[in-house]
Amino acid sequence: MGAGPSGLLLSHLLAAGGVESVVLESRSRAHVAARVRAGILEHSTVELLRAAGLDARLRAEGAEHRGIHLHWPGERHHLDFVDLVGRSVWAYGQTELQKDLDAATAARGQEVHHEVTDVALHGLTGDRPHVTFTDAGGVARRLDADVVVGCDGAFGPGRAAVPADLRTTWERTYPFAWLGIMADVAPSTEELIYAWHPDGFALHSLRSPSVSRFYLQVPVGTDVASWSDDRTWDELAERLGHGHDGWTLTPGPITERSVLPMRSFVQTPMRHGRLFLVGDAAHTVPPTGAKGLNLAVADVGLLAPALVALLRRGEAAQADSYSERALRRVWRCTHFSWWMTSMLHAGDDPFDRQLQLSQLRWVTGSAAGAAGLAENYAGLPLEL
Ligand code: FAS
Ligand code: PHB
Repeated sequence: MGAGPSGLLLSHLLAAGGVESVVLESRSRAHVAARVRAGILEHSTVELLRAAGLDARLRAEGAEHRGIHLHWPGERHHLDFVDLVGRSVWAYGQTELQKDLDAATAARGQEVHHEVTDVALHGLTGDRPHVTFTDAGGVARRLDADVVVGCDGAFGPGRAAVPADLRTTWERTYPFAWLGIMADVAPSTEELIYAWHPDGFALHSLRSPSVSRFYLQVPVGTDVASWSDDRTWDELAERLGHGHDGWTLTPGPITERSVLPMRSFVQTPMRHGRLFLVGDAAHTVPPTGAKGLNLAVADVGLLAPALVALLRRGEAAQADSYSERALRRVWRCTHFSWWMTSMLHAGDDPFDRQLQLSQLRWVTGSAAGAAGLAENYAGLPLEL
């Protein structure tokens, strides 16, 4: 269930392992393709895409980054991940990855049903689960399967299919949101700038040599309409350090604005009988650590070989340990995303602000501190 990045990548890897699948998606292909989300692929994600033969356009059109900049008023420091942990990251929008996955799905003749409704899961604790749904033509359908995988994100039926008395959830909501901005303007920086500022966090990311992506910390419930172009660019310039050491921020036409909630969420276990959960169906992280998409890919990287072993060779060990192994990385990335979010988002408490600035000085001034951030941001192995 789900034709987002985890659903399409999983069906691709299963097909490569000789396992047939059917993908069900509640939205149209165009809607899924147009959703603006993640922008950074970590090392293990890029390696998995390379092994799957899905990295051609990424390497041709993406941008390999050695690291990031951390900025706060009067200070800017570059963390070089390649020097620190021997790993780089790639700037490549999730919309581009979705296009690549869509193309591979079509080329393979993969069965995908878009715009389905009334998806319901049955018999998950037996040997022959099945899924019922209404297809785009309004016809009631039934799919009998060996396993059902919830790649259906934070709002799909997958996570709720685990009985309440068998599931545990952890959740933290943050007292701020992100205003996401896409602009048709060349990036003013080669690599991402994460900025702490007393007015709030700002991030300068990018999508291509002519398209930039920005985020601003805003109050929960912010109305996008309250952010004019001028106010947006003034605030980005202030928080990102326009004028610092001669650096300037170049404004341009804003083409997309959206307010993103900030939340940490984990549901365990990531398996219930013949149901397996992947990606945002099981966990959500605040995007400060650029982990959401990468964590979904890591789940797929663990589950695909487990299902091939189970369904092609009758070997259940990897499937039986999937949830426990995936959750090790989920909690590591959940912690890192919380840690980056807590370090970079100024609140009103002066004591907290001093702690944040001290942490920023340590992370940029200590090789050990810098390596810790670099390892989590760029270099976590697929399995911890
Ligand atoms: P997805 O949510 O991408 O895909 C799930 C799919 O299941 C969707 O297409 C949905 O339509 C479908 N579905 C839902 N219910 C269904 C049903 N009943 N039947 C069939 N299909 C159903 N991550 C970052 O790293 N950086 C970012 O900047 C960032 N920004 C984000 C902004 C937003 C607004 C959101 C929501 C997420 C953002 N993320 C970001 C995280 C995001 O990239 C996710 O981690 C990533 O999309 C996870 O992929 P999937 O697990 O495939 O889930
Ligand atoms: C993005 O480019 O959308 C992006 C990059 C890094 C983040 C979050 C979002 O931490």
